[in-house]
Amino acid sequence: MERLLITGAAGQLGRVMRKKLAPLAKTIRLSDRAPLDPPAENEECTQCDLADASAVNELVAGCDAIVHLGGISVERPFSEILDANILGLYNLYEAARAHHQPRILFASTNHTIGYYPQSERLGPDAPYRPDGLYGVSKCFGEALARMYFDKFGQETALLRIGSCVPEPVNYRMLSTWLSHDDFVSLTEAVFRAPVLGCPVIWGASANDAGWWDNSHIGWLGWRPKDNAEVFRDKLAANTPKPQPSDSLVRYQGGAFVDDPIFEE
Ligand code: NAI
Ligand code: 15L
Repeated sequence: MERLLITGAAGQLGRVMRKKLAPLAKTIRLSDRAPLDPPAENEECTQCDLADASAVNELVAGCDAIVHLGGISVERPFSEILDANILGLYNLYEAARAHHQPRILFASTNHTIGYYPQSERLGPDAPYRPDGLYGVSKCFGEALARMYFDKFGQETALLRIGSCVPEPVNYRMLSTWLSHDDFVSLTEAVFRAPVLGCPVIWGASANDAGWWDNSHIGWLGWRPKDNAEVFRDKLAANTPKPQPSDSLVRYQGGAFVDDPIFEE
């Protein structure tokens, strides 16, 4: 690829992927509303808010792929979610439509289905059960992406990330963990595929305790290599076992179901 745009590049995942995705393109364009570290030789940095339509339009110009990590990533007051995850998504897709429809990997979340009990195994067609306004905003993002695919042919990977962190830090993450390396191999597969469409992809490693069925995307050739199980003993040694009534071990969205609707 000539130029890959990574939004949310100052965030937890963006800071890691800035380096790990560098081999995918000659130039990596990085963006966030927060300050970014100075650009390396192969990088371009643009500080802008996703709610600013003309800034997003300029940001997307000249890019042939987008990893969209930018946005509110936890439960927050609705006005913040509205700007970043609703208006921001619309601005991104309109910019993509204006600039040759670069393929998009959209960082959606397991919180689109967070109210399912952990006893259920889910495929890509399970009805939404978001566990908060954050989850609802990602349902909107998925629906928006799907509409731009049906109407205009815009391709997007709807990546419902579980927990993309260095290692699982609670019992739930033994099921939801997505290793950084598996995120990278998935991103490569998404941009390598001759035809992508607009599939839902569960963003989890090959966890023995996993809940989500990715058999519908066998054609993508993504084979996650990591397995959260290797951390179980370490976790058990350092973490008290939650009570069965604890949301952390009841719901797929874990403690997010306990979040209130935050006041403005
Ligand atoms: P993060 O909160 O650390 O990073 C998000 C970045 O987006 C931040 O640097 C923030 O400044 C930026 N941002 C927020 N609002 C913005 C706006 N209006 N305009 C421009 N930039 C804005 O989140 P993290 O963990 O890096 O996650 C990245 C993406 O992946 C998020 O979209 C999140 O919803 C999604 N995700 C992440 C998971 C994880 O385990 N890390 C799990 C599921 C989804
Ligand atoms: C998410 O959507 C959040 O962005 C991230 O911070 C994690 O909490 C993750 O889900 C999770 O469910 O573990």
